Amino acid sequence: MPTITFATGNEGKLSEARQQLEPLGFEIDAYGGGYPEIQADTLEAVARFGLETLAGEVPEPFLLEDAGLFVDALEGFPGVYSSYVFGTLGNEGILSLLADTEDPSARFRSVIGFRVDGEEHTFVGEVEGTITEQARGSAGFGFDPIFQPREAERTFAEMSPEEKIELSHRSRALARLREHLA
Ligand code: ITT
Repeated sequence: MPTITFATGNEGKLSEARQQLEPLGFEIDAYGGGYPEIQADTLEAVARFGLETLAGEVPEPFLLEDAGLFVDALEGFPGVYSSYVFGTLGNEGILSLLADTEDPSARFRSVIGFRVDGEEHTFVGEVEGTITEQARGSAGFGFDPIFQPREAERTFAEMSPEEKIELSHRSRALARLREHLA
């Protein structure tokens, strides 16, 4: 079975990638050694920098992912700072920032960086939705309890893993990777 290494310290991301790629015959190994997330304006730049940093250190083919939640009323915040903001403000912090907002539109974006045979590729996935008034649900991870995709009436944290895979930014980016592998 072909093996792909996923460089991530986030168990939620790892299990979603496994759930999506293993049924297709790929084994996903985890590399938890981490890499510096440079301060950059875009997820793409962070992913590209990660690929270059890990080249030679992590067996190829390998992938990494930089993801983020972009809230329109906050001009795209937390965006590239999502990991830090989740760890500091958390879901309640985002809800307070939006307490007086009429437009709760937001999107999740995922940029997967993939390196094989010395070549680097990026694959993007997005899902549009809204930030809910209150956190709902306990599945998933991160901002899942406060994000409701446009196509759904439940938050990601109220969905089964299979339902989240139908809609998520990560699974859309992984689908592009899969097309590339095919
Ligand atoms: P890595 O080791 O893979 O970098 P990380 O958690 O630092 O793990 P990111 O920099 O991509 O990953 O962080 C983006 C943050 O955005 C992440 O920590 C979550 O809080 C949030 N996030 C990303 N994807 C999410 C999803 O599918 N559902 C909920 N929150 C998500």
